[in-house]
Amino acid sequence: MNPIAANDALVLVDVQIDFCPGGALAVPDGDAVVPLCNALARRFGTVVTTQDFHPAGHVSFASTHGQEPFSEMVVEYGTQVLWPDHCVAGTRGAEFHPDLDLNLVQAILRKGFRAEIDSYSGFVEADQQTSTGLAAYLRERGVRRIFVAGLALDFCVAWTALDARAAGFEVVVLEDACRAIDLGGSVQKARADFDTVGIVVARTRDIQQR
Ligand code: VGL
Ligand code: ZN
Repeated sequence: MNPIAANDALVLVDVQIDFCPGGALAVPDGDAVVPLCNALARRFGTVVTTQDFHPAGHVSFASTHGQEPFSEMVVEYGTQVLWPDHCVAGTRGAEFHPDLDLNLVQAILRKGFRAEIDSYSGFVEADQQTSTGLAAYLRERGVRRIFVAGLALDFCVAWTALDARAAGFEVVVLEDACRAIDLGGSVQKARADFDTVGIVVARTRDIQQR
């Protein structure tokens, strides 16, 4: 892998209180990524982060439909996993982990803020049509390769990485700086999808500085 250069970006995904132990949709060991994300952020010229940010009554919440969390439901744009209420705008759970150094982050991209459309991806919402504008932002800054880390490997990290690849970027997922939810084989599926489209899976110690 080429060392980190000026046209590389780091995209940190959803390192938020609700995805960490004690949170509403806790990813096992999720807070372990925080020091790795901070260390990574110091090494990149372009650093952005996504923030899962839902209104109360969001389409992805099981409670909205009177269903059980972690069940599935067909909605307008396809099959949606129904989650516990999480990352509700204006609540503490939607905030970033307090130890994540936001001073190192240049742009915060909120997603999933439309009541009727979820967005695991930082690039394209779950209807597969609505762009968040992130690809254009990164392209405008000359970015060619994107390193992805954060939560959760098998959902928002995976969809963000896959859409980055679909948008024409080279993509590296830093697996030791991610943690997974692991629901019905989702980790295996994500890794197979990475392989299919040529996303590189690496560890933080494998990346060199130019
Ligand atoms: C996520 C489920 C629902 C994630 C966000 O950040 O991986 N997962 N919303
Ligand atoms: Zn969400």
